[in-house]
Amino acid sequence: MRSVEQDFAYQPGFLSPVQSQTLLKALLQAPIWNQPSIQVFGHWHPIPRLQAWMGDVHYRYAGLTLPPTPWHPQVQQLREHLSTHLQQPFNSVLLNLYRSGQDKMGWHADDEPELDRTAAIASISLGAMRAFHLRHQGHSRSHSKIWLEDGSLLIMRPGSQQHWQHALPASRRCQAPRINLTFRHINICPPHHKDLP
Ligand SMILES: O=C(O)CCC(=O)C(=O)O
Ligand SMILES: [Mn+2]
Repeated sequence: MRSVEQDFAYQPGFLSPVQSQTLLKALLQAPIWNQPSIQVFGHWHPIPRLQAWMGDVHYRYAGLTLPPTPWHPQVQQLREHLSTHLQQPFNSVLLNLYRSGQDKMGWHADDEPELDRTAAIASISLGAMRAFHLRHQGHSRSHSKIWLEDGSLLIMRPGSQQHWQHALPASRRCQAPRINLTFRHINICPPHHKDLP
């Protein structure tokens, strides 16, 4: 069985406290946030957090189509920093704003066919520390968590989404906001799986 360490690498302090606070403030004030509804078992629900998207390409996710959208200048700078650090290109980023500990994200894997499986997903956290839970796809008893601190980078390596699901549960103790940015590489001309013979 895969270990967490094989598929995930955690780097605290990837951004300095000043860098992360500056970016958190800028993004909290930016007019980028939406609260779309997604379909879960046939019913539509507003997502329990706010979301934004920036990317060079379309992305289909949980029944939503996110169109190409201009990059916020500070997020663009971070994309360049990450591309240099990880030696791989990123053409999109999904941002989540957890306004308080009540906002959350349920169990899922970022395994849409559009996502380039040979690329890592780079996850940057700003603001309140929250627990990122992991469970192995085939072994639900294997469960771990990583505390994602302000300014940290979590690298989800190629293959991680095929082996693990992740979630960010609500936290009663946490009142402060948190923003997470997941930089992704999406295939430009995805073969649509429904079109395959
Ligand atoms: O907020 C987080 O740390 C996780 C976000 C996430 O899983 C996602 O955007 O797909
Ligand atoms: Mn995810």
